[in-house]
Amino acid sequence: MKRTFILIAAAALSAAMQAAGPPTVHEAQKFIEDAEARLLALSVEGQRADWVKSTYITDDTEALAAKADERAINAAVDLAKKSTRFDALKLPDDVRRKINLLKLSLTLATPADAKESEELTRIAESMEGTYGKGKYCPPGASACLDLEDLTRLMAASRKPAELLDAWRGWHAIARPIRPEFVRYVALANKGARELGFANNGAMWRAKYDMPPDDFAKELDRLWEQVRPLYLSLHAYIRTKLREQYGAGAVPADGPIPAHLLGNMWAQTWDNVYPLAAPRDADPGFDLSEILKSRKTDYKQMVHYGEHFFTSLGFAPLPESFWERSQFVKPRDREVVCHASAWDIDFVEDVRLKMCIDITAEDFLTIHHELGHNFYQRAYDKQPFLYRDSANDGFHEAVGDTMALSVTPDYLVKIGLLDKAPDGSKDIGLLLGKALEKVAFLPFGLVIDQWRWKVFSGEIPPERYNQAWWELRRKYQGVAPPVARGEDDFDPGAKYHVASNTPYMRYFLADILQFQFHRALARIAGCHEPLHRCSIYDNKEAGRRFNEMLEMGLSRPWPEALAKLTGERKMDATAIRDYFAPLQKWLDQQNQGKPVGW
Ligand code: X8Z
Ligand code: ZN
Repeated sequence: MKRTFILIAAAALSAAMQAAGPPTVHEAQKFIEDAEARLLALSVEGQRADWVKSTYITDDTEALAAKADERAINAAVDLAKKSTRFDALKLPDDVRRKINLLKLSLTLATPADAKESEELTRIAESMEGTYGKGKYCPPGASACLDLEDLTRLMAASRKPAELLDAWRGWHAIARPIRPEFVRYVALANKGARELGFANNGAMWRAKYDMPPDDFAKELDRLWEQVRPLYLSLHAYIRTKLREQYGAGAVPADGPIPAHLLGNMWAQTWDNVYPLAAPRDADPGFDLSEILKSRKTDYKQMVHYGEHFFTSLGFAPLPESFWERSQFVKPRDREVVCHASAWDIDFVEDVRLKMCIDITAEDFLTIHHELGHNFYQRAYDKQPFLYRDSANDGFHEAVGDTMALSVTPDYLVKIGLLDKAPDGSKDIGLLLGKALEKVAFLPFGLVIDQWRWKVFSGEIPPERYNQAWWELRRKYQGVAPPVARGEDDFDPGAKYHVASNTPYMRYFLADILQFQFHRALARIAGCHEPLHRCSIYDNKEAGRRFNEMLEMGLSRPWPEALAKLTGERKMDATAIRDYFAPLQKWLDQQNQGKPVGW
């Protein structure tokens, strides 16, 4: 979802704003009304510039997108500052909420200084562009490898030297980003401070309808809830990797080398499932193989995702979605392949931008992205400032919630599988899911633990990379496969760091999607263990889900959560419930083996 910047023009300031005399409620209402109308118009322009840049990276499209963003952010900042005129006024809740949101919806605030504001937006575009164009050209080889090639290699190869080469090759693309990143941190902080935040990280933490410090405590609480499950999974996988790669490559009780987990960032581990499959409980099918053997094309992949939503009662995607989306990587130009879902006109013109591979992973990513698009359509009747998710974790959780209903029984129903494995194979299925969802939890936490400290100055530039690996070791229990130095900039080899996209949303989504799934499964009348429930084709579940989605950002997120689940807190008991049978099994497997690092 590319809504990095809220676009507001200075012209949105109503004439009344400049009026002398004390502020009035009427004036505030008019101010917000004008701002929303103007905002909508300008947002569309910004989205279009960003879309063209992301699907055709050139110096020109980058410059144009930077300019559009700069104009927009400058105006937004200016408007947020001017809205302080109403600070002391008692306003209707709705108007007060919208005024607060003006300030909170920015992920990047430009400093007032014109030169600095231009520099910041140019740097932001340039860092994302460098990432998008990133390639590894092995010495002596005739062709260079892009991230899609390297992703396939990391998933499939079992040769440590080859994995290491790909890992190093990709991480090298981030070195040139480092000096730009240092400057970006300084300028983004300056902009955030001018808006009254302590730094850019504090600005990001302020969005959760609670004091920023309370939010940090909530994260600690959630992490403590799930940490035992992660530790068990980590210990089990470490043993399996040790069996595969040998005691010299994988320590018995230390961190796992980050290149052996089947993913460039070691963020999800499902690609090493074949090395870890339980002997008697392997479900015996491979969705990637099924999709490939049926010659499923990229459009059909997207249709599968759409069909899930329409089965719940959501309207099909508009024709323009199919005409304007990017599904495959173009051969003749540079693009940002990292998947995203767009809402160009904030009404009908939703799009998907992906470089689809015919794999189970992309099958699920399509559900993830369409979740954004269906959410966007669900809240499109809201006033402009409320056309967003209850909090950013909700936006990331919608499609993943649907993907949790992609059970073997569901695959049978849609004709992708002949026969669902019986219950004796559940541990294999759960292990596969845990390698995706449980493995991700500390990664979801760690990126912004690092960035928040970078923005606050606790991690200075001369310790960027060292601190990155300290945190990855602490939370994830992974280690760099080779010695790293401060010439390296390993965080920048991850899209969201290079593109100024906050990341805590994915940690929240990893917790929330299980909470949503648990509630929806109950609504759908499923009394089986949670991992066996699918809400496919259940209109009542769809109706209840939509009730939450259509609220958008109009109310604090605990109300949206309560609407669906009856719960007002984020709660990791749902993910623990889901994986309860696996936790038991893992503990048996880990008996007598070291746990932790
Ligand atoms: O960035 C994404 C989506 C786009 S919002 C593809 N995700 C995170 C990532 O790839 O790092 C989805 C899960 C985590
Ligand atoms: Zn997403």
